[in-house]
Parts: sequence; C-alpha cells; structure tokens
Amino acid sequence: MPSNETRETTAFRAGLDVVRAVEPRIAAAIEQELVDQRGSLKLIASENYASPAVLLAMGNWLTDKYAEGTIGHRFYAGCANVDTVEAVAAEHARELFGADHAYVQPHSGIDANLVAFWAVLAQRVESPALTNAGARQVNELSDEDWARLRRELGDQRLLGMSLDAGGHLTHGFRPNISGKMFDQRSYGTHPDTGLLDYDQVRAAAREFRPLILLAGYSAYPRLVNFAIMREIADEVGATLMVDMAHFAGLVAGKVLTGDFDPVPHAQIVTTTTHKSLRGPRGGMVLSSAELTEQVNRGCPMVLGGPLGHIMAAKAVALAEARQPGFASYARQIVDNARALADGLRRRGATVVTGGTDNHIVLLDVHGYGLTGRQAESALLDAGIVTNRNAIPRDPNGAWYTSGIRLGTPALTTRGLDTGELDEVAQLIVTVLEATISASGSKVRYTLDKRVTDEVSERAADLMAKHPLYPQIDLG
Ligand code: DSN
Repeated sequence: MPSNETRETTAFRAGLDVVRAVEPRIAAAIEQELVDQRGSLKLIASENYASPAVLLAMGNWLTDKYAEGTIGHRFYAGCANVDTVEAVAAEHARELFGADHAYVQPHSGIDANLVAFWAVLAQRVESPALTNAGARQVNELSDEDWARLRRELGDQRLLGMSLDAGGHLTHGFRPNISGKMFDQRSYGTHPDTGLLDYDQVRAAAREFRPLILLAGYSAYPRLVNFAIMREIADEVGATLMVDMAHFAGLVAGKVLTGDFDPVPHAQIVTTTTHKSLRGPRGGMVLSSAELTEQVNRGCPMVLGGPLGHIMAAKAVALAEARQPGFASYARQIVDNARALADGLRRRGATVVTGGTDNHIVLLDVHGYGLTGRQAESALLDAGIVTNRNAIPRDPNGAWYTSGIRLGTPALTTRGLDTGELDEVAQLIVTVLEATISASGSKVRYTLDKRVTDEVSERAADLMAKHPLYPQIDLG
C-alpha cells in the first residue's frame, strides 16, 4: 500500500476490481454513483451518506445465512454469528434510545411499521377467531380463523397525520396495506399556523376511538409533543405508535428530548436507519417490554429472513451514533436547516410554518408561479437535488404538488455550515426566480441555460470544498 493510500481506498478499490472481473457494468455504475453523489448538492430530507465502516459491514458473507426467527430461537441451524450481530445491534439501539426492547430485523420503514401494526393487533385485539382457535397469537391460526380474523380486523381503527400535512403513506393511506387493513382517519395542521393542532387530534381521537394513534411525519418541519399525544391516546384507550424515521438522528443526538423524544412516551416506535440516523438502508422497532413477544414475531409473520449483513451495518451505525460527535452533528443539522429557512425567507420565499425546528424545510413554490414538479426539475437542472412534496391543502395534489421538501442531514454530513446553507438558499431562489412555467402546463417550463450553468458551477464549488468520502480515492 503506497504511504498516501488510505485503508478505505485500498478496500473499495480492491472490492470494485473483484466486481469488475464478473460484471463490469455494475462496477462502473457503483463508481459513477460516487462521482454523481460527490458532484451534487443533495437536499433530499430522507437521504444521507453512510460511513465507510457502515458500507463495508454490508458487503460480506453474512448475506449468505438464513436466520428466520429471533436471537437464540431460529428456524435454521448455524446462526451463532447472526445471533451475535443481531444482539449487538439491538443492544446499541436500546442503549442509544433508552428503549426496553429493540428489534433490528425490519428491512425498511414500511416493514417496521407493519411489524408494529401486527404487534399491536396481536396484543390488543380480542378476536373470537383467536379465542376459538385457542391461539395466543395470530400466527397460530387456521385458514378458517384467518378468514374470520380478516373480517374482524376490518373494524380496527388507525388515526394518523394526513399526507398533505406531512404524514406518511404507511400511516393508513390507500397505496399502502395500512390503508386497507385499517379503518383510517387523519388529523391535520391548523389552517392559520400550519402547526399540528392538538385540539383537533384530541377531538378526532374522542370521536373515532382508534386502536392506534400514530404520530410522526416525513414532511412536517416542526416538533411534535409526544407527551400530549400519549395523554390523548390514553384518554381514548389507544396505543401510541410513533414513526420517527425522519428524526431518529435528532433523537439519538439528544436534540429532541423530554416531551419531544418519542421513546419514553410511546408504547411502540418505528424508524428507518438510513435517514438522519446515517446508517444502512433498513428499519427498526423499539417497544415497551410488554410488546417484546409480539414484536419479535415480526419474522416470519410479516418479514422475510433477516439480513445479517444489514444488521451488522446497523450495529456499526448505532455504535457511531453513540459517539459524542454524533450529538454535535445532530445539532448542526437543525442549525443548518434554520439557516436555510431564514435564507429562503429573507430572499422572499414562502416557507411552510415560517421556519423549522428539525431537519426539514418545506418550501411553497406557488409564489414563483410553479408547481412542485416544475421546481424540482428546474433545481435538478442546476445540480440541486430535492423532491417535490404536497403542502397542507395542496391545490395541485400529491403528484404535481406545490411544494419542495428540503433537508439538511446529508449536507451536514459533508460539513457545510450555516453560512454555506445561506448560500444554498441563494442558489435555490436564483433558480426558482428564473424558471418560467409553460402556459397551462404543470410540468413544462423554461429556464435560461446561463442560470443553470452559473448555479451548477457555484454548487459544484461548494461541494468541492467539502469532498464526499475524502478517504476514498478510486483514481
Ligand atoms: N421515502 C422516504 C421519504 O422520502 O421521506 C419515506 O418513505
């Protein structure tokens, strides 16, 4: 190894050489993805950059092992090392979040939510189908009992945040199984302030009497008071479930504490591991001790076999999040988001709720005469990667939208500071002011190439100052 070559460079270069020998197009795509990610200004609120240690923990022979079941209780022989991996990841998760129980098998956020739904149903639903079968758990039912149970489950109720207020598809909406298995209703935000309206949540809960009150969001730029949500859930006999996929990194980094930390308040908490938590792509469930048995039945109830290599990477990421530096990272995410929101507002942009308390800034692009779809494409033309998103009571619906969702976890990992987020605000406004909607279209627009060239160049300069994976040089 040459003296200036890092361990990471050696590892990734050798790994790509091995892949290239079998399928060069895949090695080329992996290399190109690094080039693209290095050059783009990534403001997707749900994305981040995992560390080299996390990446390497995923690329190995743990993928070769089947291990359905749980730690020490598998449907296959020879799972000692997967047991170790799963136990270490769960231990880090419990310690990091102060949870009674952690289940690290879910492959995604959708899977984590599905595990949580079934755990609550298994715990709470007194089903004649269950009783008749003499079964303690739904996975002990006969086909006939299942048919009855399906009819009975149709009556179970879920109350979650509406999509246009920033809720998530898996919180009871039609394109997801949660919208089919539950009788669902939503709560929204206040029409004047754009803030979560706890009186409305309480009134909806009193009237609807849900089995599950679901809190959490993927496009809400403010805090949720989980102590109040638990009080509402208790009042109506609901289980409080929180999906913290977006803000798990802020909980881990102790930015969200007390009433704003979901773990002490909710009976069950789900998350992904790859957003602000900065781990591998995957999911996780944290629960109170009473739900341990039901949560552990996630596989094979609703999950395929656990992915040992991904659980290994989760363990590494969770260990990283327990280092003191992670708290500074989490604080910087929020400082950067505030700087971005302030910079946008100062330059005349409309920011939903007037600012942010977390990692998300939701920009209303109406004022520029654009749909979210046009704004998203125009920004991409200039090297700025965002995603369009509905805003509360969006007249353009969930496909074209009137908003752009921005998030700071990824740029903060690259080391940008508040002054540079202000510069990013300037770049965004420059593009949106120069973009002209084609008459009558929600998709087409014109944008002077001189603007895209200038903004792309400034974005590339900014990115060059903060190299991504500086320890990896593929030559
Ligand atoms: N896709 C994630 C997001 O962008 O928020 C959640 O599913």
